Amino acid sequence: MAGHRGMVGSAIVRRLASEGAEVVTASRADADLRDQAATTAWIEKTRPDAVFLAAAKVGGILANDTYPADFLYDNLMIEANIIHGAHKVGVEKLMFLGSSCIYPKFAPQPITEDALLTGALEPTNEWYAIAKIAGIKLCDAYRKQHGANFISGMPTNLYGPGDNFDLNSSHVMPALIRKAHEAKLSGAPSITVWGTGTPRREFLHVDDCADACVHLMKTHSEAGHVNIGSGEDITILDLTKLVCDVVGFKGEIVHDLSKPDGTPRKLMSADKLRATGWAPKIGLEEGVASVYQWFLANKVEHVGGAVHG
Ligand code: GFB
Repeated sequence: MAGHRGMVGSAIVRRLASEGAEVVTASRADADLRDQAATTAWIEKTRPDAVFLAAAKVGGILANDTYPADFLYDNLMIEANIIHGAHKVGVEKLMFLGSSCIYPKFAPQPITEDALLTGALEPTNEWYAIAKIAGIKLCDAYRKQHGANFISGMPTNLYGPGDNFDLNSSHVMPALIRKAHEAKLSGAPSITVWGTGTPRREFLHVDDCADACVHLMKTHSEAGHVNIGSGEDITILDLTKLVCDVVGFKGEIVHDLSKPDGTPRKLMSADKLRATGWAPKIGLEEGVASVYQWFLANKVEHVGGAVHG
């Protein structure tokens, strides 16, 4: 497991607990995954049968837009080192995790897997997207040239326990939960959301994502990638209203139009994944309510956007 401290990696570790599998993880102290020698040494030492590649530098729209070099370099290095190292050591199976931002900004909706590389990317996150596209192609290249059983899953916008709640670097869901909660506590008349509120996003609870990853690791062995999503999307304004309802904040919603909207819509087709016999279990309202409970129980102040090693 690469990336076990991150939201996705820790969800996969939780999910694997019920499988009776021995899970080995790399902490930052074991290996900086951007360092090829250290990463190869870690894979040689632990010799895993299978690898979930969930380690990545991740962040919301502003972090992506502000730190393009970090998002491109760190993610290229992490995935190249792990995929090449897994091949060298003879790892039987590897699953690489990407993101729905790999698709063109104006891809037809819902976005099917074959829309990859058919148009220009969304500028706020093209650096991260290019790195994630390279990860898919690395898996396919090692399959084609060496017969490696390396697969790729592209999760939609994820949310869940262990998310990053730092308002500058987080994704929209944890930001809204925190803003609504703090506004409720302080009695503020309004909360501010970035952009127009009209972009549509698809959300999936990270425990559903982890379940889909384990399912694909067991059942799927093909080149190309598989979308991992809920198949439903919602406008940012409606999401804000839902979060305010869950949190119990009754004030106004104000828009900060100096912040970017990003891509107008990125609803992925769920057909390929559904055809393998998998479906999500956690509805959006139920998921948001459970994450709010987690937020309250953990009083999170952690600053994210770091490399999860
Ligand atoms: O979740 P988010 O940062 O990422 O933003 P993306 C989604 C939408 O929510 C954008 C709006 O239209 C934001 O402008 N939004 C409203 C906010 N209020 C807020 C707020 O307080 N914080 C944040 N962060 N957004 C990222 C990519 O894109 O999604 C990554 O940059 C990756 O590469 C990830 O793919 C899943 O969906 O726009």
